[in-house]
Amino acid sequence: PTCVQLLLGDSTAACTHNSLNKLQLTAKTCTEGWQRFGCSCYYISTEVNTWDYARQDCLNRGADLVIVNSEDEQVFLTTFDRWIWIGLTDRGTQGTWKWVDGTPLTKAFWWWSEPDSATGEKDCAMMYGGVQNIPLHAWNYFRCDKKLEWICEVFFS
Ligand SMILES: [Ca+2]
Ligand SMILES: [Ca+2]
Repeated sequence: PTCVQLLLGDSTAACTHNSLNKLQLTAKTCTEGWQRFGCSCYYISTEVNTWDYARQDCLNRGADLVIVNSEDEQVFLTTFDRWIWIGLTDRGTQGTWKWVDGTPLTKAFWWWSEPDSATGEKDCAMMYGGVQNIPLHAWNYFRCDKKLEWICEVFFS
């Protein structure tokens, strides 16, 4: 099902999704400690670790590393103001970027000189903190064994 946020003012979370050809309206809330944006909930880690550790932590929470689907979501994520892992990697084929759900990267928000390595030593994407004034140029190509905070995302389905 495709979930679309309805604009109801205030902080009410309501999503519609088309199920069995019926449009259903469901009020949605996030688990305590998670923040809602659109039809997703986000959790920011309280520690730093590698990209693989971060991904497993998100899976353990019933979520996955954040997937940036839109400019609005990208801008929202910069408000956390941390250096974080995102769910994007070019493992497998150098320079071929895929999100953790297997979808190809179509809309990117790289820092101007990124992604900068052709050697294959880097495979993971991260997002800078301190980029709220340049939110669409926030990603950097990193070695996956660096230690950063991370954001998990789970979406309403
Ligand atoms: Ca997302
Ligand atoms: Ca690589």
